[in-house]
Amino acid sequence: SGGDSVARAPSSLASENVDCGAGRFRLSLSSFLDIRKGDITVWSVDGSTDAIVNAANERMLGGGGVDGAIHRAAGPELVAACRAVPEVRPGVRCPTGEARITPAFRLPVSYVIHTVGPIYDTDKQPEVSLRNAYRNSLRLAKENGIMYIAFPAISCGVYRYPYEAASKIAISAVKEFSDDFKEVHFVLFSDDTYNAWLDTARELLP
Ligand code: AR6
Repeated sequence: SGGDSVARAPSSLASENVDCGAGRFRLSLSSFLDIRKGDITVWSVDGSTDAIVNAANERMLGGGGVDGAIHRAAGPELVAACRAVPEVRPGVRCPTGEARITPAFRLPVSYVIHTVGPIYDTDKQPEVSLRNAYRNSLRLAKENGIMYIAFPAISCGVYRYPYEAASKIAISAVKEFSDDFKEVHFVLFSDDTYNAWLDTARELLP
């Protein structure tokens, strides 16, 4: 997002503030974790370097779920930018647990960070892979000067990761980066993921 550099309160978010503040938790003296329901494709923070994270697959050329929604909203430039990401082996641009960054084109944020979570039933170490997906996304965001970042529930759709276990990995990974961002948001599409994330945040961020 371009414009001035004054960080605004979450009321400046384009997404609906369904939760009215109940989903806000302190990470450090100067940073917050925010859990809300909504559509991540309309999330942004005015006047700051911001990014949304995409739950992609290893090919990185789009798909269903949040990946499909992000590509539709970003426009065809996004798949072209993804195609330009070098393959590490045939058909694989982003191995499971890694992350890649592209511009966001018609989305209201500065960047899209694409990560690939584990397919829960076939990954040999799904906990390790999911933690790596969150950590590598946060590391890449930090390297690119991103101050505000929003995640969906990676692997909790088509890849069938259990919500409660996923929420513990997601929030504990974010805690490791407590000093590195102004705000980390989870923008969750379903009641089930939203409730799991809220319960876990109350447990891990009292
Ligand atoms: N905003 C926020 N969250 C969303 C949105 C949205 N607009 N749409 C769906 N979700 P999934 P995965 C939630 O299946 O399990 C794709 O085909 C959804 O309710 O999108 O990591 C990729 O190309 C769920 O809680 O991602 C891969 O092939 C969460 O996003 C594969 O699916 C993740 O569900 C990745 O599977």
